[in-house]
Amino acid sequence: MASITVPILLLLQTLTLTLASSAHPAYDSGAASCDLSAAAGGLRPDRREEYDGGRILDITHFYHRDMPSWESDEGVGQFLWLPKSMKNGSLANNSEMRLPTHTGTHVDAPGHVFQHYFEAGFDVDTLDLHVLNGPALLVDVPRDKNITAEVMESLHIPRGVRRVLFRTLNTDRKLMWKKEFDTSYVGFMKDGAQWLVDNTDIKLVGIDYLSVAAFDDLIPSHLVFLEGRETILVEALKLENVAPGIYSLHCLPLRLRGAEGSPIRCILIK
Ligand SMILES: *C1O[C@H](CO)[C@@H](O)[C@H](O)[C@H]1NC(C)=O
Ligand SMILES: *[C@@H]1O[C@H](CO)[C@@H](O)[C@H](O)[C@H]1NC(C)=O
Ligand SMILES: *[C@@H]1O[C@H](CO)[C@@H](O)[C@H](O)[C@H]1NC(C)=O
Repeated sequence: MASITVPILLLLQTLTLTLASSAHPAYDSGAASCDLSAAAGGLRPDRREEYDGGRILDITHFYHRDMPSWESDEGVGQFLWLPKSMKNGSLANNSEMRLPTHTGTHVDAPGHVFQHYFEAGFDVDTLDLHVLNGPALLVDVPRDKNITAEVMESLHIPRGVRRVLFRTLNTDRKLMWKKEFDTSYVGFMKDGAQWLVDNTDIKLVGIDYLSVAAFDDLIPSHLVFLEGRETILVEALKLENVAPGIYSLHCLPLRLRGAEGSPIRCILIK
């Protein structure tokens, strides 16, 4: 879930006041893809969703200005600038970025919805890398419902499964590729979250839109998941073109001390 609390900005390098005057050439056109090939005289990078013949699958969305942003119709907008550029006489290009931490594929820490956890320092740097890395099950959930207790029960996820990526109607609807935020996305209802916590060994919950919790149960579902400080929520995963089944999941958030959310890179290995 993005920006319920004041967004904490992710700052790489020093964010100076020169930002406005230095648009980023990769995004000048406003296009979702960053095609610099024309400027680079035909040199074209190989952009991939899979590596090693499909053994390694990237399930992270690349950042672009038209990604949906929480409760906004405008998308993420400009988040990269180039204050130092070779075109302008610098010895190297040096970009700067500025993003709400719950943008694109990201992780939530307990401090996101519990003030006492936030104050006590349960930030993304405290998340367990063992939970974030290991065998994971990708499952398809029924397309006509949000994730309720009844749906959870019907999935028959065996005990011992610790990481589950839930693929929903959100993937079919390509919601992460739509600039306008859509409140009708599928997510966990409070009773579904409670059922998972009470009846499974799942400690990592992944989903394919900006929040694991359905909009109607936004805070209640987050509270259920994060209260025990054992469950890690990974949101806005790119789960299209991946077969259901067991994979080795690898997710690494940034070490943003003090932040209750972070961009995260997640891959699956067959
Ligand atoms: C870096 O500088 C080169 C040379 O001026 C320019 O062609 C290129 O667009 C710049 N790279 C980026 C990512 O802006
Ligand atoms: C180069 O500097 C000019 C003048 O300050 C500015 O308008 C332009 O946006 C800069 N270009 C880049 C790529 O930073
Ligand atoms: C899921 O819940 C949202 C409200 O949070 C609702 O708009 C949507 O229609 C529901 N989706 C399904 C498939 O029932």
